[in-house]
Order: sequence, then structure tokens, then C-alpha cells
Amino acid sequence: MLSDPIVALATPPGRSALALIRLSGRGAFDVAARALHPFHPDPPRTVRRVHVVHPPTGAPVDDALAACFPGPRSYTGEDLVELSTHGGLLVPGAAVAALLAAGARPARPGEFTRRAVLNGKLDLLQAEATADLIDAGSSAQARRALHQLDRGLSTRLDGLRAELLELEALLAYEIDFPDEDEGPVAPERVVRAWQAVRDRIARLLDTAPEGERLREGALLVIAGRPNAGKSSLFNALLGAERAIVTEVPGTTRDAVEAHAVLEGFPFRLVDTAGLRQSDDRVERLGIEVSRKYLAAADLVLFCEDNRETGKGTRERDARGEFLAQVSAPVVVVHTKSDLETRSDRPTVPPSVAVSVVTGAGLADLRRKLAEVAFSRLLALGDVEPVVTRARHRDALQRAVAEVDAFQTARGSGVDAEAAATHLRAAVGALDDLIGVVTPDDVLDRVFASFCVGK
Ligand SMILES: Nc1nc2c(ncn2[C@@H]2O[C@H](COP(=O)(O)OP(=O)(O)OP(=O)(O)O)[C@@H](O)[C@H]2O)c(=O)[nH]1
Ligand SMILES: [Mg+2]
Repeated sequence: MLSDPIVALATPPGRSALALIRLSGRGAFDVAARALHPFHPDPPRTVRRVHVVHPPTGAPVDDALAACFPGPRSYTGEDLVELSTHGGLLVPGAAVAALLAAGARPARPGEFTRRAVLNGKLDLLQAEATADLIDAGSSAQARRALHQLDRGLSTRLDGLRAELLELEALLAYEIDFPDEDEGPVAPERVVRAWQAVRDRIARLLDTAPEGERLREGALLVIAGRPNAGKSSLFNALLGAERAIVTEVPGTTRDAVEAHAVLEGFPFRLVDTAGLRQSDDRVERLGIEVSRKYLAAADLVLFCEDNRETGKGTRERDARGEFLAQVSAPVVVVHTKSDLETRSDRPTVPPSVAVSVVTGAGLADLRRKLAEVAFSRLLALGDVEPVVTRARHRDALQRAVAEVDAFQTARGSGVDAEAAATHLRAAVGALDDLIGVVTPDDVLDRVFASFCVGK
């Protein structure tokens, strides 16, 4: 395993009061001693003032603070130095250059956290949570990442792993006493234990769709007839005038996408071209794009002008036809509620009336959208673990498949020892997920999205 000294800026480059530099690896303290004066690694975890100089010229670089964390009690598990320098465009880079000249090499993206995983300071799920916490753009994402960093998900998996091993232990009796007709363990007990652990793994797997949606943002597509007020609503939800609004039907020709946080949850909002039969070539292309987005949507916001709603069977048919084509959940919204309405219109639940002029109904709409897109996460609260990546989903699917194969094998009279290999394989899938033994290519994939200094 590589443990040579690496260095990187852990804070973003640019104007700031301070910057933080990390230096880690075998010999990190020797490297530091060449560029920091005076350098005292003792006592550990004590901040001291140092002069940063560029070896070998000795040219002064900065007046800084240094703290030493001898391994294994450090973030990486190696000898580690944290250096707080002044910020700005020049000083942090010059301080990194000084440490490079003193014998360190530039860290690769995510290399500090990767070493923390390899040295057993963090499991793989915690490493992923570190990246998620840094990338979080909404409070729900941050809370979820913190929970995972706190071993919320890891603890649940430890529990499931223990249950699988207990189930295997029940079988051990049969393996040891194969000739007894009715072994010391009643078969129903094995079935009950199997059912319990299977359900628990399946329940965790059920959180995957919304968990992954939480990391990426729910794709919310705003659709409806031309002039229904889609772009106006898009801007209102975004809190910015991103899309062009005019009284001319057919204004929006292309899909406009933007990130928004609604009720603390992340969304990717898409405004689309109004749906209608059109002879205009450009508009037709826009409508084609709308349909593609609708097919990929997690959630559709269908806008109907309050005054048009239920006006005639043609509109109702158009809506029915539209709703039949969309497989994602649809929230029907009546727009322009500040304008005069017809009182005899039928409403199709769930429906919310909004006005971007008065702001009426917008808060309700935001809440409704968060509820529909993240109902399961809202019901689970922040304590229950959730899986958030395709990697997690794949591993849990493998575990469920093995647990099921175990039961099938039992049912078809396969001997206990052979059936138990499926339980072993299920434990292996959970181990992969936590990262007990992680092959390099898995680590490469996990750390590919990390930034330098993390
Ligand atoms: N009074 C009132 N007018 C609104 C409201 N929302 C939109 N409008 C008006 O309705 C017209 C159409 O609004 P847009 O947001 O451009 O409608 P659209 O659905 O994006 O239209 P296309 O892009 O052409 O499909 C504009 O003149 C808006 O000012 C509202 O809540 N109240
Ligand atoms: Mg528009």
C-alpha cells in the first residue's frame, strides 16, 4: 500500500481569510520540518505558530499555524499535518509548493479519504457520505449524509450481517447432527429467522429509488397546454426569472432546466414547450423534447389555466390523454387563480390552485411536490437508514437473491451445508457494501468524483 507523503489544499482556491493544507504519509513530519520553522510534532494535536519557508532557498512564504496528528490517531491513520495559512490567490499555492519542494507529492483526488478507508478509519459508506456531505445542496441531503457518516447505514448492515450469521448458526446443528429426523432446531424457527432477515434487507432496498433521487435531485417536469402559465410557475418555484414569459402561446420552445430546493429537498426543475398540435417546425421539435422529458420524469406538474379547466370535453379529453401517457406521478395545478374562474368546473385530485401574481397556493404546492417525490423518506424520518447509490442497490439486490436462493435450496431438500453457502454469499454482498475488503477498481470508482484535498 502506498503511504508516501502527499500534500494538497483542502479549501477552495480563491480569496479567503484562511486556507487549510493537509500533509499526510510516512515521513510527513520530516517533510514538514524542512518547510516549517520551528517544527514541533509534540505534543500531538496542538496548534503552533510556524514560519513557512521555501526549501532550499529559505525564502519566506507565510506566517501560519500547524497541528500534528501522529498516526494512527489521525484522519488518514497516518502521520498528518494540518497547516492553516493565510488565504488568497498566492499564499496557499506557495505554501503547497514549499511542501512539495520539501519532499511531498501532490495528492490525487480523494486520496486522503482513500487512505482513511484503507487504514480502517472510515468504512466505504462513510467515505461516500463524506463526499455527499460536501456536495449537499439541500438540507435533506446534508442530514442524510451526516446520518450515513455517523455509521447509520453501516450499523444497520452490521445488524443484518449478524442476523444472517445467526441463521447460519441455526443450520450448524443440522450439519453437525445430519441423521436426526427432527434436529434440535425446529424447521419453522429457521423459516421465521429467514423471513425476518429477508424482510429487513428488502425494506432497506425499498429506500433506493428515493435515496438515489435525493442525491441527484427529483426530475420535476412542468407540462401543460401553451400559455397555461408553466414558465411563470417555473420562475416562481425557482425564485428567479429564468424562463421567458409572454402572453403569446408557444413562447417556450426548448426545455429549460434548473436546480431548486423545495421544502429542503433537491429538485431538477424542467420547463417545457406547451403541448399542442403545431405546424411550426421549431415548436414541433420543442414538443418532442417535452415528451422525452416527460418519459424520464420522477414527477410531473401539469398546469391548467384556471379559466380553461373543464371548459369543454376537448380540454378534458386532452388532459385524460396526457395523463394516460405519463407513468410518473402527476400533480395537477390550476394556474392564474387570481383571475376570474368558472364555478362549475370539476377538479381532478390532487389539485392545487396557484397564482404567481398573488403568491397564493405556492407554499402548498411546494409542500405537495416534496411529499409526492419524497414520501417514503418523509415517512422514514432522519433516523432510519436509506441507501443512496446504485452501488448500494446492486449489493442489496445480490443479498436478497442469495437469501432467496437459500430458502429455495432448503425447500428442494438440498443439504444444510450447501444451502448455507447462499447465506455466506449474502454476508459477502453486505461486506462489499460496507467495504470490508474493497478491490482497487471499486475504490477507484468511489473516489473518482472526489476533489483534491478531500
Ligand atoms: N394573472 C395571472 N397571469 C398569469 C399567471 N401565470 C401566468 N400568467 C400569464 O399567462 C401568460 C402565459 O404565461 P407563461 O408562463 O408564458 O405560460 P407558458 O405555459 O409557459 O406558455 P408557453 O411557453 O407559450 O407554452 C403570460 O401573459 C403570464 O403573465 C398568474 O398566476 N396570474
Ligand atoms: Mg413557457
